[in-house]
Amino acid sequence: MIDFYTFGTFHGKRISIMLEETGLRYQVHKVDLATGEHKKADFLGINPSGRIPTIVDNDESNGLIVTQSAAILIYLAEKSGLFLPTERVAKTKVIEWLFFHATDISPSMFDSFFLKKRCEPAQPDAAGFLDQRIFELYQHFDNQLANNEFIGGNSYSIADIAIFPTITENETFFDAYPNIKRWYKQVGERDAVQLGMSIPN
Ligand SMILES: N[C@@H](CCC(=O)N[C@@H](CS)C(=O)NCC(=O)O)C(=O)O
Repeated sequence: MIDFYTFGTFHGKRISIMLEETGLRYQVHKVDLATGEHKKADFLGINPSGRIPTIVDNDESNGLIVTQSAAILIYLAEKSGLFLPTERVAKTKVIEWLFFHATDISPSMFDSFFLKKRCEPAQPDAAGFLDQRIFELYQHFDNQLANNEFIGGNSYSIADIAIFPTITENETFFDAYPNIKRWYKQVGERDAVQLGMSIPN
């Protein structure tokens, strides 16, 4: 059984989708970021960086704690044997696009959101710079999907699961990126994706 600590943000949702996709047994613990629960001793005892998502795999001795959503996805893929190819070349492509999520698209999206919506005073020039970068990343993503059914190749993988929740709020842009639009619809129709996106409710 896996204990899954989360809140309703895109970093948490990629793990709830993965848990639903794999069918692994898990229990959700909502960590309320709005009330600062993630900075309290109980949660810091599990993840000293005070961040969600965090899992504790009680099937491992002493309970294995894993943080960082990309690392959690790899861990759950290897535990379940699903959504990460074992063949070297195919696996490398999935990891490459998983890093596209972890080091390019998700940080740029979060930073742009912060500069526009949370920063006082707002920083429109810096946000505009990041938005330009996001459009370039979307174009790169769209080009990849022009030649591949899924982001890491021809099979649905943890790279798709990683990116899907990150870009939901940009759905209005997708008319400019027809391949992303096709992929987004296809991935969004999966039962596990719909369920995962609603956790925690
Ligand atoms: N790189 C981390 C990012 C995790 C992260 O930033 N989580 C946010 C919620 S989306 C959080 O817990 N923030 C609390 C804080 O920074 O105080 C991952 O992919 O898991």
